[in-house]
Amino acid sequence: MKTWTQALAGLLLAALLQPAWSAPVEDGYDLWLRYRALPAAGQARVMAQARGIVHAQPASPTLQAAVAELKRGVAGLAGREPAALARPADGTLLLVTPASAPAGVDLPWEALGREGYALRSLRLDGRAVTLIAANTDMGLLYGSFAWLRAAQTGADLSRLEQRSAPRVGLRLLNHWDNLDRTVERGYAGASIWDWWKLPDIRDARYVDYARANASLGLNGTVLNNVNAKAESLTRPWLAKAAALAEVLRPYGIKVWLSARFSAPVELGGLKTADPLDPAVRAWWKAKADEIYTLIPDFGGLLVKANSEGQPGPQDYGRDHADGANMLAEALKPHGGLVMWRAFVYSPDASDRAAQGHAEFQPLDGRFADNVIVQVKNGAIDFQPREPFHPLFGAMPRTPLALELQITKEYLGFSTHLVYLGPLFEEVLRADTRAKPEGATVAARVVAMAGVANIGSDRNWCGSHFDCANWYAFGRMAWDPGLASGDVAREWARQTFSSAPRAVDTIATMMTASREMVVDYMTPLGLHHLMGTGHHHGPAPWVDNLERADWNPVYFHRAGRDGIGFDRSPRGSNAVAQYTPDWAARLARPQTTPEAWLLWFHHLPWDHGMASGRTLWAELVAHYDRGVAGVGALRAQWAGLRGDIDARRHAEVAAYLAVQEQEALWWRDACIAYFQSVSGLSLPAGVRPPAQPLEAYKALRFNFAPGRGG
Ligand code: BDP
Repeated sequence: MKTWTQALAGLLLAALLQPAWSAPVEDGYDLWLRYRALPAAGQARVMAQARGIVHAQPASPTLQAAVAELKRGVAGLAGREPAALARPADGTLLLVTPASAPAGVDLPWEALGREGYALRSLRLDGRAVTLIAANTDMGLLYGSFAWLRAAQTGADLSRLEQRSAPRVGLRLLNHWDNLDRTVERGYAGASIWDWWKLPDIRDARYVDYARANASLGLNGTVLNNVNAKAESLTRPWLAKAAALAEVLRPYGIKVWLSARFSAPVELGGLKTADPLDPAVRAWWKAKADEIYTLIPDFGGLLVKANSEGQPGPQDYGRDHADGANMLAEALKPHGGLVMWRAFVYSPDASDRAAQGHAEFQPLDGRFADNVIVQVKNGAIDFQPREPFHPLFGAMPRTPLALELQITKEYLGFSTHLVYLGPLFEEVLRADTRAKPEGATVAARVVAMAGVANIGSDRNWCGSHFDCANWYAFGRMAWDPGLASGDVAREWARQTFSSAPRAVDTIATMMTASREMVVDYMTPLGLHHLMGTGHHHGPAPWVDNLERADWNPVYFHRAGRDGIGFDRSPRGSNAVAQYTPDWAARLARPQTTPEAWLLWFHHLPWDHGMASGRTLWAELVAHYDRGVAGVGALRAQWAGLRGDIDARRHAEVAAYLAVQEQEALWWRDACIAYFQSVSGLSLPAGVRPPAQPLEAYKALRFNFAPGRGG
């Protein structure tokens, strides 16, 4: 038996040796590009295929980035960096374009296009090699990341046969970052753009940002908030954007800017920003020329006009097409694009959900060919669930972009675990039933934009799980056909653990989490019940805001007689904006999907539901199901304590505890409020809200994050 001192000496020795044995502390910074050492068999598997690398010389900055990433990845996963070779030996990664591909190897070059890649294991002169093949160095960078993904997710690297090309041409992040480094709807610290120190100081983090985006295939980033300041187009700020463009360029990421429509007045001293005024047109042309001298591959301008108080062409009696085409004309000689947002609503609209379609559909066919109209996934505003926007089926002659929100403005900020893959999948696969140009939303769009959730927090997104939403957005923008569950598994395995039990549990948690937030916040098609301005927590009672369509009561219309917004032909008739099949289906509650019921119909509380329950009982059941779901997430996560590194495990567990409390708060406050307006008692066996309604109403959140500057 050991003595007390022997035991202590043993502990001390273990503590001393600890750093040599322990894995690096996991703080989330490395995202899904962790490349942590694999178990011995895995190391051998990777090393067998990646002893050396052969690539064209001299290597472009993009090719250098690809080779550096492969070296870094293999060194991390298998313990040794592959050697740079002049000729392939056994176990070599061969990065080839049509000019350098080995003779006699037949590759589908045409199908790969400008950005696609192929991975293929084959024998070359008796040696086992892996081809990473592409038409361009960018394709090689994407292919290198794909090979590393295969290595990290346990694929058989000796038998690779993959081919992939993006299905959507423009895959962009939209940063809602202000020039003072606050981030509108950002919950991950300050903006990662350290504007003040740019252009001279280039934070090393910008390179890691570029690597992460390139690993997903994202190829553009809008640096500043859609609620733009004119200053971002002045020379000093363009120089800052140019410095970022230089860092991002090797990774295939083009820089874009949000433009304030009235900039010619604010910066140019003109009396008007009227898009038909020759002086205004000349100002924008000169501005475009200036931008392109500084940033020759500048992507283009994103514009929010005549929406929520932003200036726009309507201020001069012109329409959105006039405004967009004027900017398009200025950018055209440089190959630049205009992304013109369709998120518009004004105080006098009788139904806010109908306004985007009403303003834009009549303009179909009038936009210049370098204009893309950017449409949010739903007609209100990034709610936990919205029916797809009717514009996706209504503008056959206009290129459209799908705008999704990665940051969780309405879904619990960064503290709630809500994996958005299922939401993205739902909208991408939604069948607009438009003819003849292809029916799903995915088939309809030429671009995808995701409102970024990235900030200066060490873990990038404010929570470990929120990085999965960045990941899913990028992967599904590259390939909208991906199943969100597969994307979750892929992410979990690279981010947390390769243990099958952990991967299964995490992917199950993620996949279920989106329906939970719908259940505990806005079940059955309810929407916009969130707290005023900051959008944190429940506030269905709010009825005193300056504009009707800012008030939750406007959206749910609950009273003695029932609940829901009537958008059927008897109500606002917004259903008529959908293609005829959908319009007919959505006109009647009986044929409206239950998940959208109260979005389109105002129904009595005793309306019969598919379950056999009344609408009221069903609503309560959804709230309860949502809360119980979060309880299950906590239990599942607790069960993974031994599989996940201590720090990240504890951080996620703490967030889940907050989420459970807040889910309960949502449930209790909403049930208390709906009871107060309906006069109904709770169904048998249902637990009453913990506090009286007045207690929930009294809560204030004056300094909630994300309001922007
Ligand atoms: C809403 C946000 C607001 C944005 C606006 C937009 O609350 O901060 O400026 O959308 O997309 O979701 O323009």
